[in-house]
Amino acid sequence: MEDDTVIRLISHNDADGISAAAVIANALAEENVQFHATLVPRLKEEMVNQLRSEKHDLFIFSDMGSPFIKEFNTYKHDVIVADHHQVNDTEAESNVVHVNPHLFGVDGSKDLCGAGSAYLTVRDLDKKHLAYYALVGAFGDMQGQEGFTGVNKLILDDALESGNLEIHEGLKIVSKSTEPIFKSLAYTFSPPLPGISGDLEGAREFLERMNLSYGIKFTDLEDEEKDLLKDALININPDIFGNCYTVVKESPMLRDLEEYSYILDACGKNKKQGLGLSIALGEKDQALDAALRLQRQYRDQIVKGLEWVKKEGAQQLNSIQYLYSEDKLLKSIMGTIASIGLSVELLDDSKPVLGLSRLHKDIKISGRTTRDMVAKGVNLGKALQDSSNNFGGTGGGHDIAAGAMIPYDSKDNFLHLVDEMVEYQLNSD
Ligand SMILES: [Mn+2]
Repeated sequence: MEDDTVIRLISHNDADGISAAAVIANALAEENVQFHATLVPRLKEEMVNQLRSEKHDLFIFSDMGSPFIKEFNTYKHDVIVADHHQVNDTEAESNVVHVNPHLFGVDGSKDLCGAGSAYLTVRDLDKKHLAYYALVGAFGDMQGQEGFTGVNKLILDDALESGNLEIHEGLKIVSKSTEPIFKSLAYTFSPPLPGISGDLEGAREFLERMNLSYGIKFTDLEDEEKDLLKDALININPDIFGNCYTVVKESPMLRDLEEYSYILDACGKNKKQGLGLSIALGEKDQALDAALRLQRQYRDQIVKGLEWVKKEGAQQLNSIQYLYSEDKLLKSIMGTIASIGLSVELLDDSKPVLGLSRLHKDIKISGRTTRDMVAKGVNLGKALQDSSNNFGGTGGGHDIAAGAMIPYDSKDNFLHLVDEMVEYQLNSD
């Protein structure tokens, strides 16, 4: 490539999307290729058409883009799409490289994420040392929590082989060396600790019952205290003890891959996705301080949101339930509290949950369900796509987690249509 080449990189602004951008941006930087990156919440047709007139030799779309293959086919440029969301029937023309697990019969909600697809596009450039970013993305999309499977497992092998990543058994609680232990426990959502996750008071009482001082950090506990805590936590959820994935060369707050994904998530959710990407490109000091502040703020919001769910509960329809509030703070975290609410058993996990946030004349919907419900036939991606299209909105995603945007006026009719569709999915096996 010529020296003045600038590659255009467009990625999603969530933890997976930022990780995907990080894989590609790090790879390009190592090859001394310049890039211009933009991280967006959604890829809209408008943007796809605008980009067409930008002067770049190569466009890379990561963790997004699969629905727009038809448009990219008509670009004059070369395009790489590294996505893992559901695909349509359009085949890529010769100017487009389309990497998506669904094209190869691989489960894009479980076995490969956007950052993983992005990693596969650079892997052959001798980039196994970047494989761990793909696993950060997988954690961001809730794919690694129960162990890595499918292509994710192959990427894990690459990361181990590169020497960057280590696995050891331990307690999977967050911020062991940065927060007092009651906060470490309350901010641990995955695996969920019912009665403790999201509940600062519950976490404090749990520790007091064992005569452990809740104000010190986990890393400052005596060994016997750690064992006592470990046994008590395993009683609540055996998954709390298991494989921890660490990148030793990273700064302490980024060393654990899952926690790394939470930091990127906090950046994205607070519209500071650029900060997230610069951290992943190696910025330290002030950038890390800023991210830590965002993370604290974000955790605080989630705890408040879960308190609200605990108090108000979800609105019930026959086959689904939903959360709706016009409160500014709650609106911004509906999707997150919907999924945590399910996992910590604040919400009935036998019904998919939709988190609704009002944005002016539209409503943004984040839908979440469980693997059990997917096994029973639920496909939220399909239900949200078909029902939102019915009201002039857009939607889609994975069977287990999906999103949509609909006009505010159609809220009630939309909810009833999703309810009917999910009921149909459950009965049509
Ligand atoms: Mn993703």
